[in-house]
Amino acid sequence: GWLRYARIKGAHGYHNKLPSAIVTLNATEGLPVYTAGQELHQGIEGIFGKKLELDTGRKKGKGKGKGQHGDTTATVGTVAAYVDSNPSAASDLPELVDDGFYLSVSRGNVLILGQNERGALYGAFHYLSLLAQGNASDFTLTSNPDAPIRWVNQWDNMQDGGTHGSVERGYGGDSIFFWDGKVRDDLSRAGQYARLLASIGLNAVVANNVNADPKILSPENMDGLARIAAAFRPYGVQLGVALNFASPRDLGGLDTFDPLDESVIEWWHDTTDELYKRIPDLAGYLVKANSEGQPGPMTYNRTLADGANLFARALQPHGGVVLFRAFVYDHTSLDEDKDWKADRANAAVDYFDGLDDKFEDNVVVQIKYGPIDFQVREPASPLFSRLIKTAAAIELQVTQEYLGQQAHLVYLAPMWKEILDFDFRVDGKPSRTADILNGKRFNRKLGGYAGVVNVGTNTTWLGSHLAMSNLYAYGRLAWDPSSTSEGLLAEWIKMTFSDDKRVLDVITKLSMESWPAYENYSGNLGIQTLTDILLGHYGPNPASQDGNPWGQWTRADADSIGMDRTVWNGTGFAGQYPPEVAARYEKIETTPDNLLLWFHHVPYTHVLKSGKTVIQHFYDAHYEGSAVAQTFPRLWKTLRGRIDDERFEHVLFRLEYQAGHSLVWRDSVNQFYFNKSGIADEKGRVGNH
Ligand code: GCW
Repeated sequence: GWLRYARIKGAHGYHNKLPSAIVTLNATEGLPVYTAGQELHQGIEGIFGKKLELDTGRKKGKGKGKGQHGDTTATVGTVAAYVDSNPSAASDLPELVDDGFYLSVSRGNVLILGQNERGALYGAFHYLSLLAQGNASDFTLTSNPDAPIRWVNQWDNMQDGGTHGSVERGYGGDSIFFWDGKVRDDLSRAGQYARLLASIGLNAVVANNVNADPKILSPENMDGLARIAAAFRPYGVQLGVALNFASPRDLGGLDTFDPLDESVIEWWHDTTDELYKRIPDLAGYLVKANSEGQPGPMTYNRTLADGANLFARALQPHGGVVLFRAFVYDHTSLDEDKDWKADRANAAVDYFDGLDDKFEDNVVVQIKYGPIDFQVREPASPLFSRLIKTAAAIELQVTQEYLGQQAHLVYLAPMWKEILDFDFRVDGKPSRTADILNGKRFNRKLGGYAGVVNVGTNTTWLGSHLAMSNLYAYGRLAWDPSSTSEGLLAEWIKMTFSDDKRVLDVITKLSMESWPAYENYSGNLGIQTLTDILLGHYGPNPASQDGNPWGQWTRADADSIGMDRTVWNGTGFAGQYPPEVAARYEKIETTPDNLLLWFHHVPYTHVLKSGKTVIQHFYDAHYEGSAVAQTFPRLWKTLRGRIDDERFEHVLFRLEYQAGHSLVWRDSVNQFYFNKSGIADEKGRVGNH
């Protein structure tokens, strides 16, 4: 990843700007401040070839100024430990929130103070990241995370029919956590993963699949989970556990899992206590209920709030939180042919309607960014604007399920930023998604981010070197959503590959062009990624979208296409937004072209704001998108010799594949709509040849 600490050009020239010794304050081996000392030691040696003295025994901070080891010192610890030995410094230190840090660099004297141990480690990683980018100049910085929940979800299965620990929608190999139905003996990769995540400010991982196996809570597996938590702990990463709602019955042997039943409540309290005995710093739970065949409270006619509160109450004595997913829908009852108003996109708001004041304080509703399912373009989920009292987290997908499965380069930060910057105009006031998540807009304490990452045993983590920019950007955006897509890329490229100008320019260009290109060749105008719905979500299959109960419909017929989600004539989804936004999406004239077919059903001959017809836009966009993908291998080849051959070849192979596959996408989709509509391409490329 980006933590190579590779030697930079002119490393020796920096030596007088670097500390000569590292002092950690109140460090305990296995906890983040101790780790911070080790990282600084390892990092500065790697980046500059300078080996520092490391003093981890220090109880008292000397702080800025001369250390006793040499002329300059890097001091790292918590604010409390520092103030303990330098009481007079207290008034000069800035306000920090949980996990925040203060960093000051002055002619080789470095002070890194965290609000907590984790914050100190984040500060050390931040300093190292600047050094790795060749920046050793003097500065002071106060950095606080935008939101407290900065979690990772892994969809790792403990068992997969056979012996494997596979990863659902994972494209980087088997699970690093599970094998043969148990937690792996060797968890060294889990520790490395925590290191990677801590370096970008992520603070918890749910290691098991949200389609959860009840056996995760067997005594043996609880012991295993405790070992995972121990592997994470040096990096300040907490473990979370995904639960199966029916566990009291399927694991506990009760005859019910009704959330209001006394025996069920007791079972969850006991089980939670058992877990916390083994893992006192457990972050909490993640729950998928009543969705895609998973059990939930609605089985007993209880509400989703009854379900969420069951766990929330069991967690309260331990300070844990429950992330309760809003991805609730019934894939068995939707009938496209019979019901013009049926719409899976409505489900989340419908199910959570009326529950806003019913949740316990430690419930966070985890909402996918769009109302359907990680498509190449979706409007921001209206549920963000409907929960006022209940904390919310956004669920983003780093693993590219519908977005090329790491075989296509698709840099996702620009897409995420569109969602995070979206203004819902709740009560006619600015209401950006990011400000709803961080709690500011509705005055809430909890909230934040959950990223489905799905790394595996593959040495590249995600299965592709370039896909790692998405993980990097995810963590950094969760810390600071105002970061720019290009800025994040530049940091990542410099640390991962090189600061060579050409390397920077080429990877930036490829990455920034990749999402628009993918949208153009895989599904534009808000029609969604026209991938195969039933098989694997990979490759083109526009026909598979319709005629099934999964509800990712396009309603394409011989004359017209798109989902009518208006209030006046359609599914009513547009009306789930606050009035200003609802009015905008209700009318074709005010709906942006890129979401036209998400909200409206129109003839193929409908003329867009661009002046083109819908069908001609399809033809052109699919040609344009794939033409951009054709340029990727050519551009990449100009980097030969500027990065190591191994990664050069690995990436080239994928970009060549993507260039080819984009043609398959282009031609299948274009031909499909030509066959449907019978309308020829003005440019004569698509048709009966
Ligand atoms: O995106 C869909 C995926 C499923 C996933 C589900 C969910 C974990 O295809 O693989 O299951 O969503 O998010 O629950």
